[in-house]
This record gives sequence, C-alpha cells and structure tokens, in this order.
Amino acid sequence: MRLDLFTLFPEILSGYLGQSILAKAIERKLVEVHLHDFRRWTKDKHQSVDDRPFGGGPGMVIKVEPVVECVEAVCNALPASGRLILLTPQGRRLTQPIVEELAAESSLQLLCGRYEGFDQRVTEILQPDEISIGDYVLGGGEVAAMVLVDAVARLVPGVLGDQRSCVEDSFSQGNRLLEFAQYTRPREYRGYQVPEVLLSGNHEAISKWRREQTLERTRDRRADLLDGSGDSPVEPDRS
Ligand code: 6GU
Repeated sequence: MRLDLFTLFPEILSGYLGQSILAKAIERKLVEVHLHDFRRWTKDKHQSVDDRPFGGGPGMVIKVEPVVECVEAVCNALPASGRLILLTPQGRRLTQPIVEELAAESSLQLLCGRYEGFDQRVTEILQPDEISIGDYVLGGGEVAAMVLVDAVARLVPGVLGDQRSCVEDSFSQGNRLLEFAQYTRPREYRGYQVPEVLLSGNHEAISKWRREQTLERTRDRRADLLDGSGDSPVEPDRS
C-alpha cells in the first residue's frame, strides 16, 4: 500500500512512522510512505502558508494555492489513482468498517490541516473524503492521520506477524464484542493469580472461558455494542 501524507509538520509524522510495527512494515516494503510539506509549494519569499480570514475572526486560515498545487502535483504523478482524504473534525467519524474499506485501497492520500482549517476552496477543488477521528478538537490533523494510518496498516497482509490478530479484533467484520483478558508469566504476582482454566491445557474449557469473558466485559463496559443502542462506534453512518 502506498501512502502520501500532506502536512506542514512532516517531523510529527516521521517520528511516529519510524517506530515499531509501522517502521517494520515500511522497511519490509509492505507500506510505502511519502511525506509532502506544502510549505515547499509556496511562491512568495516568506513562504507563507496561512493568512488572516476574510470577514475577520480569530486564527489563521491555510491558503488555497500551496495545498491544491502540492496535492495535484503529487496525485498526477501517482502510478494509479488513489483516494484523497482530508482529516477534519467536520468529517464522518472513523470506524473499523471504514478502516477496512480504506485498507482495501492500493493508495491513500492524507491531507492534514492546522490552525482554523483550510480555505474552503481546497475542499471544493480537491473534493476529498472528509474523515474525523471523534467528537473532540485536535490542534491539527497529523495525529488523526497517524490514527488512521496505524489502524489501516495493521490490516495490510503481512504487517502483523499473525494475521489472526486482526481477524479477531473488536469491531472488525461485524464483531461487536470486546476482547478477553490475556495473561503471561509469572503465574502469580503480588498475590494476583492467572485464572486456573488458562493453565489447564483444556482448549475447550479455555475457549468457553474466553467467550464468557468477552460477553461479560462487553455487557459491563459497552452494553451499547450488544443492543445496538447508544453511541456505538460500529453503527452505520447516518450522515
Ligand atoms: Cl481529523 N482533525 C482535527 N483537527 N481535530 C479532530 C479530528 C481531525 N478528528 C477529531 N478531532
């Protein structure tokens, strides 16, 4: 999968992409990432990427020209057309079904905003798919883009050591249950014991215990996932 990320702060992204599972996926060429700084696409000598809003008001607005020209240049040079996404609190909320849909694409272009947002004409001209990661406001789209990249990359075949890890995930492919508790050595720590059944070697009993755990946890913590009420993150999008 190829990812092109557009930002004013490429270092925020390179730091995150340089660690752990994502770094390995990139090294193994399962994921190819390109960072683009749209400040490089400014033409004035001060390299200004933002300006005061017409009509007044607080904050600064990111200018239309560097963004549109940077995204167009990169997209036109792509081997295959991809899917352009703008990270914004005004987008539809990211859920695991959307993550699964994006993981099936061969190429994604992610546009990260800052300040009071982009000039509206960026959206009108580029017509991106607008995605939010939840109902709260971040200082910028970079962290949201990393949330999306992290969630998508782990579904790319080969990125996780054991593909079962993501097939059994909460929220994946209609799974609406939380995961069961996991334990590793030692068997006892400060008087806290590993449940006896997990040490029994009885696979049937272990599966049954895990199924029960899963239901009990979901009932206790996220009853909305079981009855379809409330603020379920896997509910169909109503927008
Ligand atoms: Cl994608 N961007 C920003 N700035 N804030 C957010 C968000 C995105 N998603 C939730 N809050």
